[in-house]
Amino acid sequence: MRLLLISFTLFFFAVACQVKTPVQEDGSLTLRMVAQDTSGVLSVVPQLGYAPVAYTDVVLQSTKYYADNGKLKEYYTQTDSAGFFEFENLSAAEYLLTLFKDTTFIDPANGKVVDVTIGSNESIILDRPNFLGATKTRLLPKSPLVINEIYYAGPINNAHYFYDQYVELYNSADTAVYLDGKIVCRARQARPVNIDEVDYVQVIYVYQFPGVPVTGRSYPLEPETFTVIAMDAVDHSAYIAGAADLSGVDWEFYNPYAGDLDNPAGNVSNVIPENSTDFMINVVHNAIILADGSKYIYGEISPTGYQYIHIPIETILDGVEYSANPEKQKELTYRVDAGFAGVGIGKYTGKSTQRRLPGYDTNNSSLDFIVLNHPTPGYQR
Ligand SMILES: [Ca+2]
Ligand SMILES: [Ca+2]
Ligand SMILES: [Ca+2]
Repeated sequence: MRLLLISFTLFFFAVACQVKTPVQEDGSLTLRMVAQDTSGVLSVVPQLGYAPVAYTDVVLQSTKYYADNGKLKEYYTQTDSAGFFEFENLSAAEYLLTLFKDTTFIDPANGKVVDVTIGSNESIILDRPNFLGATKTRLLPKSPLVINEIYYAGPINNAHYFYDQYVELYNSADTAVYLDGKIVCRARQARPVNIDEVDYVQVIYVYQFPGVPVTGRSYPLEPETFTVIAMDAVDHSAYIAGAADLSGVDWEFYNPYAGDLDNPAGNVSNVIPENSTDFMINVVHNAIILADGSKYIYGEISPTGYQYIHIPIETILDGVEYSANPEKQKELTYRVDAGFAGVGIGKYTGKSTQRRLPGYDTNNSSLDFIVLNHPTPGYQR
């Protein structure tokens, strides 16, 4: 009966509004899943036989279809008491499923209450009318220090000027974090490595803050504070009208093997002598990694001469992949970033991409990042 009613309604709609084109993302497929916690943080319910992730928001994002606002289409729901959730009227396509929950956990070792986040982040290929499955949540490594903004597109200009690029970091904790020895890297994928199976990310730049990794306490970033690392910490508007003035930022990328400018800002320095370029990133698609700096390993050399470095995933604090085109092949594993920041940003448009809220991080940049009409070095709005 319900089907008949829907058919009739659709028929009526089609007749009544012939000028309207059907919305491309409407379909007839159903996704039914259960969220089960495998982190040990949530308790197993004996009647169910698993630990349900109950009453938690779930976001399903199309990797292909756009909503009216020009953003990738998103669907929202919530899990029930047993962790079940469903989405209806979907088209056959690939989706990103993201689910996360902030909760507390009593550490059995000392009885202390610890704030933790559990979540899952996965790609779903919806290819049948009734998709049934389970998504398993795990403990999400939550770093208070994240990449908050990446400005890479360059200012509006016809001279291919993009040297006002920068990476902005943010400390969302209520205590200081220490930048000592941390590394900022430009990822680059040497195929045919299976990025979702290996325990490292391939990069071609490794730039390091001064100080001793992990234990150093010389370079604090105060609570709820931004810091900016410029490619070169100068006033770029002196060269191109409208380019960013980065003369006052805290840090700049400095390559001692490249005859790079050494301005008064502190240096985040290249540690790979084989790399003779400044921290230049692609103006449409790249990925940036922030890691604790405790380990980086020399890897393969590409046929074109790039020395690849492997960054162990367990040392990665944050990773963000950006791409103007969201259908590009991923360069970063889903375990680090399931989506793309910067979707729709053309080169030399003066636009930037930043987290929705300072530090907002679900490990899916498609959800976490928005597009800004202009860069915001050292601030959010
Ligand atoms: Ca530089
Ligand atoms: Ca300097
Ligand atoms: Ca900013």
